[in-house]
Amino acid sequence: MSGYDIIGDVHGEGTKLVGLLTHLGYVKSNGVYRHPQRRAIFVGDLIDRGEEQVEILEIVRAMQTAGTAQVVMGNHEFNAIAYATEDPAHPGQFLREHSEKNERQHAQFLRQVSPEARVAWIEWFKTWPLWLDLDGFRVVHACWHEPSMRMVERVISTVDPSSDDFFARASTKGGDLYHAVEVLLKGPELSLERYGLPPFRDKDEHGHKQARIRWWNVTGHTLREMADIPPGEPQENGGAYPLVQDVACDETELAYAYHGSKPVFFGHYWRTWPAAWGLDWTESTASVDFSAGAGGPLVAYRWDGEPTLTDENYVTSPDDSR
Ligand SMILES: [Mn+2]
Repeated sequence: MSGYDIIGDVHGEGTKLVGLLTHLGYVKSNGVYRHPQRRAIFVGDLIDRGEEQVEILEIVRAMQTAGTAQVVMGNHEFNAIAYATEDPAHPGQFLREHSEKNERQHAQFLRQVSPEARVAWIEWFKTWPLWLDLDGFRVVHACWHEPSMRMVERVISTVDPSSDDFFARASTKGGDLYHAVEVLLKGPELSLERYGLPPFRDKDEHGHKQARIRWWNVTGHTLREMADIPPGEPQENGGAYPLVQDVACDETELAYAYHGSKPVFFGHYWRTWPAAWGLDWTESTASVDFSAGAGGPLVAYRWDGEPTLTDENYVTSPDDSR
């Protein structure tokens, strides 16, 4: 194998996945997409939102079994596991509450996958690694953060990471493992309230008192630079969100910055195509999530061993980039 294609959050968009794999030169033979020289890596969030979730899971599982792809866990798979898993300490309750909001976010998966089939997919999700540290590059769903990884490693030295006990511990709010997994799969956040700012509303109209931190921005230090709130996202008052430019972020919020020597690929942070320097990629970090689940293209980064990343290696199918 001479190269890797790191593929962004698919979110149920099977047609886009087949289009991208085909464009990248993968050909289906004996039921498996293969490339003569390359392997695919999925950054997680295969499920939720789109209409072709089973097709995607079948494609990726066949590739993983055949050794033509690897996949790391996304927050949506983690949530699916927690939604389906009874709390060992509280039988009858689930690790992720079956609330109206959680059910709505998960509705497409629940509708498309039968309860019987779900059991097997969930068991598979439980085996996915939380990150991959490979020869020359790294992959994680949301944030590469070594202290959180060390915490996970301490726990999995005694607890099987695919066991219900592991997911129960990772779902216990306030617990050490909970925070570590949140950082890796959802990214670190800062409190807007602490800066005297109101909640912002996301694309699904959910209000947020916390904003995601742009941990890949190693030079930024102000709220405007570090808080990942889409500029001009319409807010309740009808205007853009009032991010103050010159307020310095707290040191603890800046401490998530990535200073590692290997490039990191990640998803999770909804980006708008085409990729923008500094916001979506730097020389050592690249997001591959360009909102395939919300009308954007499915994107891969075609990596051939370069230690310094470039936006020239972002690839999307021509059918998908209109
Ligand atoms: Mn995600």
